[in-house]
Amino acid sequence: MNIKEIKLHQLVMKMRNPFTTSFGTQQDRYVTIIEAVNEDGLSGFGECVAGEDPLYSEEFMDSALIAMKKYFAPLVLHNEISHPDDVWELFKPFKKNNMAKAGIEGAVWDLYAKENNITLSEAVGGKKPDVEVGISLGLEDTDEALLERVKEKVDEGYKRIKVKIKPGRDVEMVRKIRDAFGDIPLMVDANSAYTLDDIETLKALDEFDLMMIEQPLAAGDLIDHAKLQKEIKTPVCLDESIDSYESALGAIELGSCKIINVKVGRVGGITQSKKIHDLALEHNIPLWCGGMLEAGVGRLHNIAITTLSNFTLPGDTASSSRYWFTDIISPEVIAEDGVVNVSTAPGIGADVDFGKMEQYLKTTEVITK
Ligand code: OSB
Ligand code: MG
Repeated sequence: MNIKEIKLHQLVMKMRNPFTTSFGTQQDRYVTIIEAVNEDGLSGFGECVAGEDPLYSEEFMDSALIAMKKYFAPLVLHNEISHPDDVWELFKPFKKNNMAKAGIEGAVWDLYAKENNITLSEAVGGKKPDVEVGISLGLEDTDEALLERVKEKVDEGYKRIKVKIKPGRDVEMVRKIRDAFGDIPLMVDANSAYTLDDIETLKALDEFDLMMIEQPLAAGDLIDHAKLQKEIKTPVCLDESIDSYESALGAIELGSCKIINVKVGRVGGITQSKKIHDLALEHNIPLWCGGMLEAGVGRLHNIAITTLSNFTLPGDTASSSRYWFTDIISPEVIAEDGVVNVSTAPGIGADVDFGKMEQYLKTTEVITK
């Protein structure tokens, strides 16, 4: 591959609805779209999923931008890359900054697939023609408002409903959902809002036959999650604690979880996601693909990785329209009855629509050789 320039398109996208988790409310999504251009003028696209502030993880958009500009973009411009798997090796001396790494690496993957006239799904080794998706619902001011949202999404056919919880908004809220909707595929995500001191509350959730409880304890923790998993029936799923192949291996060895949510950005890119995929498959740990409120580019990357065989549970990759009035890709991602068809067009499978992007675009920085 011969990448001659990297463009960083910085966008601010207003979400259709504010999204509230145990760590805060988000209305404006800051997005960086990374465009890697080769010597023939062909472009590959990636998306950096770092949030505006370091609340979900230590990375945030400003830190990721600096990391991409100062380290990761120059590395792909000045080194020979024969396959996108090489990129992780180039980045390896630089610790963490996984979302910045993944943004640049993602653009290289898309470009590689396009240069070879194959889909990104084929490039990563995925086989599924379509993927099942669920939806992640934020906290609402009242349980009644949440119940309305759940109804809407059940009616739209999503394959699984995830609701955010936090201390004080957990057992009784989940009880109301079960009472109203019966046996729907339901799970909860705490975004690390609890400690082992809350064990009685976490045990009380066992009564509801949840598919899983996602990241109940501290981000990065494996030890306490292992203790918790021994005390509760509900499968623990880790999100924030799995930031590398090594942490996935640790979690599996310690019994910290029974399920892993893979986020491409959190683990440093597609190459690392594939490695975690193969490890989990070997250990019978089912996977699903999480989301970071991505715009279309990141959403299509998520769909591509979900086509790998051990992504057996519905992911958080809902329709573009669940997040945005207008997404930045054409065609947009559409889930019908909770199923998204994987595009057969090369690379991510849709065009980045610069016309649609215009309304969100703040600046574009170009990094050349
Ligand atoms: O914990 O999975 C999470 C959004 C932002 C940051 C963290 C998380 C989420 C979601 C929404 O749950 C996933 C999505 O719909 O993109
Ligand atoms: Mg989560």
